[in-house]
Amino acid sequence: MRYELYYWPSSQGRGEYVRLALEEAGAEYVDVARRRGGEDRMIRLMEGRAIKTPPFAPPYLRAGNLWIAQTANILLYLGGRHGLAPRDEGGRLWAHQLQLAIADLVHELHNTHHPISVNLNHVDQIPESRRFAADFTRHRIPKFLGYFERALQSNRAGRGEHLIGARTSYPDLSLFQTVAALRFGFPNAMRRIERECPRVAALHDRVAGRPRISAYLESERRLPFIADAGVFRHYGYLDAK
Ligand SMILES: N[C@@H](CCC(=O)N[C@@H](CS)C(=O)NCC(=O)O)C(=O)O
Repeated sequence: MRYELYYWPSSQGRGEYVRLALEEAGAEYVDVARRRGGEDRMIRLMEGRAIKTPPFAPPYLRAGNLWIAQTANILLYLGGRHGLAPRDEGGRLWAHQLQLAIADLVHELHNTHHPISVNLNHVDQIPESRRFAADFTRHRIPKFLGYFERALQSNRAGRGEHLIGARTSYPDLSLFQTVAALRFGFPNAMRRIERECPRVAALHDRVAGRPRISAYLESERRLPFIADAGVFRHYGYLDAK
């Protein structure tokens, strides 16, 4: 089956979590909105009545007759189909739980540049962004990454190298992407924070070196991080000194 991924065409954003899973799985997919007329199609489908289970926002995925939205939900589906999650119920739920924690972190990360409203431009909420980001870098990144560090540490089967079991699962890929985004957005803060979570930092580098992922990262399919667009931004004044 050829999947259809629908996500905004010019930034990695939350679509990247889905792309990484598709790439690691070696799955065939089309990044619809990056094709001519694709973004309009994505919006029309989202706002129209053709999909019985309509998405609220991208990313969303078409898998045959299924239309699936919400990043963690898409990954729940792909993880099960492509061996990127445990088969047993407890393991599947653990993977989903980790992914939802990443979704929470991404939401807060997004709020560093849009703390008042997604509807306003960043420039209209800079003082609030400064305040939000100072707390985010000081308390929230360490708390989230500390959680993932403990998860890595206590997974004996993974020898500290995998979040779940003894092999790569989609939360590993998602943690890689999140660390990459945090390094881009908050390089000063992350230099300090990563000293306290060496397993998380090492997981990032190991995932980046996986054959399919490294080929993807080198390809044109991987969009660059953009300083002032999308979810994963960088404003020097929001990074800890
Ligand atoms: N919880 C959703 C969030 C989806 C989301 O916020 N998508 C963004 C792009 S990354 C968007 O286009 N939002 C439009 C909106 O919220 O109006 C998920 O994880 O997929």
